[in-house]
Order: sequence, then C-alpha cells, then structure tokens
Amino acid sequence: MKREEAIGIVKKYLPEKRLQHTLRVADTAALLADKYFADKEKAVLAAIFHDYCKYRPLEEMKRCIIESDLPKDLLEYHPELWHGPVAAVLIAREHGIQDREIRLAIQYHTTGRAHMSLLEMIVFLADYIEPGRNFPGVEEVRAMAEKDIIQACHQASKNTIQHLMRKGEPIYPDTFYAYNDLTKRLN
Ligand code: DGI
Ligand code: FE
Ligand code: FE
Ligand code: FE
Repeated sequence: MKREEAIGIVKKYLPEKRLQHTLRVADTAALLADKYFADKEKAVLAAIFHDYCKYRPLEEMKRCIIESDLPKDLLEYHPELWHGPVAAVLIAREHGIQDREIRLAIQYHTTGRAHMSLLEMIVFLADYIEPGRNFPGVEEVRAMAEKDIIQACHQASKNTIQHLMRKGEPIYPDTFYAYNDLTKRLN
C-alpha cells in the first residue's frame, strides 16, 4: 500500500490534530529509517497506521482483544494501551496489511517490548520525538536519536516509566521488559 492510500484510510478515523501527529510520526520514521538503514516504506506505513484505532469505542477494542490472539492481560491495564495491539489486528482484517514487521511495530508502539526490531524501535521513537511533542526530556532523546537509536529508545522508555510512576499509574509488563532489554543492549 502506498503512503497516500494509507493516509486516506486513517484520515476517516482520526480528528485533525491526531492526523497531524500521525503525519509527523511518518516523516520522523522516514528520517530514522534513512539514518539507520531500515525499510523506509515499512516504517512509513507502520507510522501512518500506528494510532489507527486510537478513537475506536472501548467496547469494540475490548471485543477485539477477547476474540483475537492478543494478550488478555491488556484488559487489566489502562485502555490507552489497547489501541496499538487492536490496530495491529484490524489493519490486517480491514485493509489486508499482513506484514509481520509492520504489525509488530504498530502493536508495540506504546509500550515497547524486549528484543524490539529496528522497525519497532523506529516507530516507538518517532512517536516519542516527532516535532509536535514537547514533554520534559524530549530534547535529550531527540539528540540521542541522531546518534544511537538504542540509547534514544532507552531514554524514552525510562522517561515514560518515571512519568507513570510519579503519577502512581500501573505499568504494563512489556513497558518494563523494553526498558530492561534496552538497558542490556546499551553500549
Ligand atoms: O497514542 P499516542 O498518544 O501518540 O502515544 P502512545 O501510544 O505512545 O502513548 C499513549 C499513552 O500511554 C502515553 O500517555 C503513555 C502511556 N503509557 C505507556 N506505557 C504505559 C502507559 N500507560 C500505562 N498506564 N502503563 C504503561 O505501561
Ligand atoms: Fe499511540
Ligand atoms: Fe509512544
Ligand atoms: Fe502516536
């Protein structure tokens, strides 16, 4: 599927601000793919669809998790964690996108996980550093992204965990697994 077709699809599901975020994630993912020699078409397609299900009704996402092979423990955590996994399932069902690498990059874009592929790291990081983001620490991660994608993902993961802990939020296991694995992969 080409970029313009993909954008035409997600446009119908996303409010304007989320669409603009999505386009910035796609541009950022393209830059990262060039820098780290990843498949740019896959990176862009995964980025365009990463928040495809962000505005699906909770009941529809819940049903999708129950009836698909997605991990059921998602249901015990914040619904904000559902849109990536659900999008990974629904892009295949609704648009025939079957590519496993794209699916995984979308599925894990919020939490990360252990042993992320380069494509998964690109989407995870692009979502965090796209130019519209302005949370504390993002500049440091942007600078790291120029030099070392593992270090940048590690810092993003650490910032997210610290932020969630300060708010007293429960943290999904894959979020910790991503942090631990990236820590071990640091040079
Ligand atoms: O969809 P986006 O807003 O572009 O970004 P996202 O999918 O990366 O993150 C959505 C939210 O999920 C963000 O506020 C951080 C939060 N989050 C990430 N990991 C966890 C988490 N929330 C909880 N409760 N637990 C997690 O492990
Ligand atoms: Fe998201
Ligand atoms: Fe993210
Ligand atoms: Fe996003």
